Amino acid sequence: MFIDYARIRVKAGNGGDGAVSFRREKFVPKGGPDGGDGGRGGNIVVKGDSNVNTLLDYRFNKRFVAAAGVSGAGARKTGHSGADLILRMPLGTEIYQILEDGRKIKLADVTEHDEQIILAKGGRGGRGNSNFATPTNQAPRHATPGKHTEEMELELVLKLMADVGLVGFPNAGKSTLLSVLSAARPKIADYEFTTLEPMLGVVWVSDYQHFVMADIPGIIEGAHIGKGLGIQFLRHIQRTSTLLYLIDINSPDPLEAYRTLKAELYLYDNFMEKKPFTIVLSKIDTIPEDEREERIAEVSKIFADTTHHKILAISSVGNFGLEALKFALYKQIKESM
Ligand SMILES: Nc1nc2c(ncn2[C@@H]2O[C@H](COP(=O)(O)OP(=O)(O)OP(=O)(O)O)[C@@H](O)[C@H]2O)c(=O)[nH]1
Ligand SMILES: [Mg+2]
Repeated sequence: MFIDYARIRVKAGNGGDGAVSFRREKFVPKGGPDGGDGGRGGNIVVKGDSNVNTLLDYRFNKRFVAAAGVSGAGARKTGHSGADLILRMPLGTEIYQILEDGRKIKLADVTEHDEQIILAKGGRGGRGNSNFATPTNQAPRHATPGKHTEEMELELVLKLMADVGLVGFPNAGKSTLLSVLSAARPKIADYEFTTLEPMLGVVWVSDYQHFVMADIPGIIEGAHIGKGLGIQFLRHIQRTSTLLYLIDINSPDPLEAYRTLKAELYLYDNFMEKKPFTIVLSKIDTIPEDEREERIAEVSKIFADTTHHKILAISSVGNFGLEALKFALYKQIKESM
């Protein structure tokens, strides 16, 4: 299940208490104070993991508490530190702390594999009485307690990280395209809103060059105000470096289709306007072969005249134009870096 939002509570480990202890040994008449310090409490640490694509782990498991530090002991023994609690999260997770008054503070943005960020620091261990001996007080009977930590409420928001975001009306063939370019197996069907949740696929351009493509549910006019499947998934293409507008060549007006899609994205987030994009006509196998070239040329001209953009034409089913598309996308991603 794909989960892209969760609320959790975390608490770093309390510090262990300092010990009060006196050395007692046979034949040693006056043993001094020898209570050791408490150990540090475990931190709450978030770690980026490219193998995780969802916040599912945080959906049902809501409270995470790191181990407390162990108390100090006699013979100046310092208690063990509590182990850090490591929370693995998908790349693209934004972490906010929710304050009591409801305000949110961004704590972290997990973007790299294996990157670690401490969200909450474990409490310091208390000091044992061996630390408090002075010339005038050689037998201190006090130690300090370990520091107790506060529980924090966090909000996790996943915005998938991909290089290319697929944008198109329902049924345009987005999932089919992802399925032929990558090993991803999204659901494909001949009805609208087949795709209900985003999916990523890795597209290999050569043995060692690849990029990541994100398939999201179809967009319709009014998506930015919640029409269709609404906007919640649009945030998954907020972070992609490029966009791919996929338009069915059989659309009554491909240019209008493109403009509607573009408008929806910009109404959602006007930063999208800055992203490089590619316009691609899909399903060209559905046009009879003897009319195909003419039809593609006609639509290309309309786009060239009005948007000054070149467009590509493909068929996922007929395996047409896919290699050229892969290279064009790869080039665009590299240029956008
Ligand atoms: N003839 C032909 N049919 C295609 C092609 N690509 C996709 N289709 C068909 O178009 C229909 C919709 O394909 P999907 O890939 O599910 O479309 P989508 O854009 O992901 O749709 P949503 O998830 O609903 O937004 C399916 O019946 C596909 O088999 C193509 O290149 N040629
Ligand atoms: Mg789909």
